[in-house]
Amino acid sequence: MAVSEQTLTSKQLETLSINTIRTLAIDAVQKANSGHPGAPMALAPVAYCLWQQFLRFDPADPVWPNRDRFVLSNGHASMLLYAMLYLAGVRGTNPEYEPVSEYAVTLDDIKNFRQLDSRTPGHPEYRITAGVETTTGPLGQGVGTSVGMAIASKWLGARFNRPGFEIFDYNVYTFCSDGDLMEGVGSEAASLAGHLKLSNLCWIYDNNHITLDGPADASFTEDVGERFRAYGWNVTHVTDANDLQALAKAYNNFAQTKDRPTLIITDTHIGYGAPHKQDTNEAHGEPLGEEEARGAKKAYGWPEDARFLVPDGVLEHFQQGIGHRGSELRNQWKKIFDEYSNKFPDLADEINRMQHRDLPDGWDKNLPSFPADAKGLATRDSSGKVLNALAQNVLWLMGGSADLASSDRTRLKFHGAGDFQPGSYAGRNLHFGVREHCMGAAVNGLALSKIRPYGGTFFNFNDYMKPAVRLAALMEIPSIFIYTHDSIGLGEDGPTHQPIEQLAQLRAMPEIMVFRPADANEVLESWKVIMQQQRKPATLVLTRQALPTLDRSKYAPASGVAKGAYVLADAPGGKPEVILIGTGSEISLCVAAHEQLVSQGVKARVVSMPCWSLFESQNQAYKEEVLPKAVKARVSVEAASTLGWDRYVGPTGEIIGMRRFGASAPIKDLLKKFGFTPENVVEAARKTIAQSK
Ligand SMILES: Cc1ncc(C[n+]2csc(CCOP(=O)(O)OP(=O)(O)O)c2C)c(N)n1
Ligand SMILES: [Mg+2]
Repeated sequence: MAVSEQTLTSKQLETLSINTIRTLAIDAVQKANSGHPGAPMALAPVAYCLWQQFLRFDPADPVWPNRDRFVLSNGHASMLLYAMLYLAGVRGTNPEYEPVSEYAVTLDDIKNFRQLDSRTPGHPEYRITAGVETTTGPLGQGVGTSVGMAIASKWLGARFNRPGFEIFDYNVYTFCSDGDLMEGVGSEAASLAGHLKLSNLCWIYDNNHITLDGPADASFTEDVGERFRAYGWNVTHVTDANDLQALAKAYNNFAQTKDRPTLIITDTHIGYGAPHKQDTNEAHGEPLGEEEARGAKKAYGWPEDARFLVPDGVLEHFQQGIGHRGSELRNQWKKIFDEYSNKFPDLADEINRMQHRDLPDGWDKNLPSFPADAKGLATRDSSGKVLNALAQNVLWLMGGSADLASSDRTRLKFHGAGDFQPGSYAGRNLHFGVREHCMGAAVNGLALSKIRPYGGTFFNFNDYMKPAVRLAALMEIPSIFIYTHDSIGLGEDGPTHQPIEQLAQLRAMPEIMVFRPADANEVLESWKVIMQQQRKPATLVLTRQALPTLDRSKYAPASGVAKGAYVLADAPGGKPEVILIGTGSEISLCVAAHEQLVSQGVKARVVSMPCWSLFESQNQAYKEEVLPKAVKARVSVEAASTLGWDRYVGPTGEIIGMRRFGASAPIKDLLKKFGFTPENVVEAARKTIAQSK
């Protein structure tokens, strides 16, 4: 529909385009009767200027590896992103994340904002909508993730660029709100980005002085600019978000700043243009209402009755802007990449495999083997060995720890692994510092950039990063979280450090694999399963204390890990009267109890169950083979919360677990106090046999 019969000047087209973004947000939120119209209205020119003039993004290929990333950390402003994706004509992707000819977001999708199965969910979701670089909504996650993306760009550039071949040099632009900068993870992320001098990272802060409960100064009065300067950022200020020239100047200032990340503080008025509710809390977090929507449209010179109006010329204007510019940039890149592929076929092959999350040939060569050993080693130690072997085969496997690398054995020690620091961006050891939450988010940013990342800390401190782990699961990206010191078995550090409920919590989470291997060979097998995941994050839950390496000529091979649970030691004839089920460090207990029971003539079976969800995904026949329904005498043994084990032991079973917090003491005293002894397992076995008769 034409707004005007006359040919529009480019200035008028700009205004028209910006107001199209705004009114689409107003109408979508109004129709859905929920959502946040205010931030999209205010940020429309800020996004418009960035996408039209600066963002190196080709709408025809939303997965072009060297595209600039746009992250909407204030995910509640999702309609801003959906409007941009629609107006820019961004194409969709298929389930393999390859571009297709259909659009990522259509006008109908916008009319379906927040509806079941729509491509326009309430908050932007990676995996659902092409062009959404990461799932945002929990404030602070987007800014944290964007640091991982910026690290990835620097690392990819250092690893793959050659003179004359700038294959990776993308920038990361992140819109963020007061909430993002109030959240702790936002501060962790800013501190880390400042330390790392990530000059390719630009955060655009929507300084609107308001949050959901009202004026931001009820809780947020610090000088944000000064704070970021202290972090080592370049800080610039745009005092009027409607001033496109000032915005362009700020983006140029970012482009020219080569030694630090940039924060652009943009002063805005939420719900800009909504005449009555402007600057009040009422335009906030809810639809404008019919009357206010009309008022806003009137103020924009918009037909008041129009809904979802995209005036003639607007789509073309975006095509001529980001569409044209993006296509040229990608074509240039493609030409260079073709040449690069001829000149450096191995490097190009690596890049191509990474993009598809494929492993290199020989990814599992030279892995360590672990002979039977009664003294054995801690699973954190076997994991460190396996990780170091894998990382020499998979050159894009990289990560680090939240200041516990020497404890969680995540350090890559081989020659050339290096440290990722300013000036040495090819290093593969990341130092996240004591910033677990940011580590989780940054690991996700690396995974979204097709690096295979891991982050390590003590298991108990999963609590400090759980929101990021949850997003990895929701996004279905293969982040790896390595957790050591996995139980009271860590000893003297006591209950502040001894996880109890963390396993139950992670097992309750959809789409994530939780491994608690029982010995070095189960560690090896867990790593093999994890490495082959393209869509699932995984956690490895490992011990501080040494565990015997089981004699696999006597017990079943550890390859059973791939099925989540397997019969490790059986009763004579394979017809058990009692089943002992355990994970991790408690398996050696079960094995000791098994020996005693067998010697006493009790037909016992030991089932090692390192990964519940993998076991659940097996067919019924296999499950029945491992845990025959007819055998009702069962004992579970795990030094963690008992929650959930009733599923496997049933009403006549016995659960040996933790029903309280741990204590500070040497490990042997703790194991005795809390019943983690072979004798206690034997006793429980006898009890359940009696109960089940
Ligand atoms: C971690 C987290 N806590 C709370 C919320 C709920 N929430 C959504 S928006 C918002 C605050 C809005 O204020 P601001 O961040 O300044 O964004 P603006 O409304 O100004 O766009 C809150 C608390 C959330 N999304 N994430
Ligand atoms: Mg705000």
